[in-house]
Amino acid sequence: MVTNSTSRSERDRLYAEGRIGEGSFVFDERVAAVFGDMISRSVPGYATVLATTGLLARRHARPGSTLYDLGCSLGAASAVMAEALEEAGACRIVAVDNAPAMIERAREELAARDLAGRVELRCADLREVPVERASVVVLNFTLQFLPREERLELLRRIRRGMLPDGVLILSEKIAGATPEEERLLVALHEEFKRANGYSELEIARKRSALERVLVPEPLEAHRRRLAEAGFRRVQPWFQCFNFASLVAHP
Ligand code: GEK
Repeated sequence: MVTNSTSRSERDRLYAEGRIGEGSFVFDERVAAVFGDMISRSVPGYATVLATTGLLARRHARPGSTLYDLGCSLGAASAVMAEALEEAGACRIVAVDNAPAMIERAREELAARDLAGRVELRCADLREVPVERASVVVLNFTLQFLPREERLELLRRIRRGMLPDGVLILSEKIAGATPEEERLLVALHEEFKRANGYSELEIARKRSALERVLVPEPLEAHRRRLAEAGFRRVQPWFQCFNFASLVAHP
């Protein structure tokens, strides 16, 4: 149903082999090695979110500004942004992840795409990275891993570091607004994973591994929080099942 977004990734068999236990998902070498395959078979619309990140980067990047990819994993969004920008070198692209295994693999992915010199990779906690003169900030499927009580402060800090015509791209796994909605979204997502070759056992094991590690919230909670953080215009532009993406302007 979907193709692998990164040709260098191995096939994700972590849950088939029972290598990750309950509530214990971590971004280590085993996950990094299969991540390209895992994300494209697990996140509906991932390719669309990436391609649109490139379009938005082209629209909002300004010479002398910085584009941030926070929670960059293998650097897919940074690579797309670097390729989308017409004047190479006019802006900085800073990609941050606190998992050393991800940063190591991101370095290889960027080199394979001839983009090593275009993206500054930083192995750091994104909560400690200053955001300055930002024209584009990408938080693709990352906010969901931060403790809920820290999300507002991070968004406030990002907003303060953005240029007036900049854009924040926030993509997240979301929860349904009601129990019925949640049931339908989860059922459709599980169908999607089955169609992409995941077994019942793999689906169940992954659900359990992500328990309390990935905490999704309803779309409305994101909209409210972005407004509270000072973003003046917030617009959801994509949703497929329980995955959504919003753009927010300071
Ligand atoms: C993509 N954006 O391909 N500081 C830095 N990195 C963090 C932190 C933190 N506090 N917490 C989690 N991460 C990517 C996909 S994956 C989404 C993002 C997923 C990192 C973590 O190490 C991982 O690489 C990434 O955020 C989340 O579009 O696995 O569902």
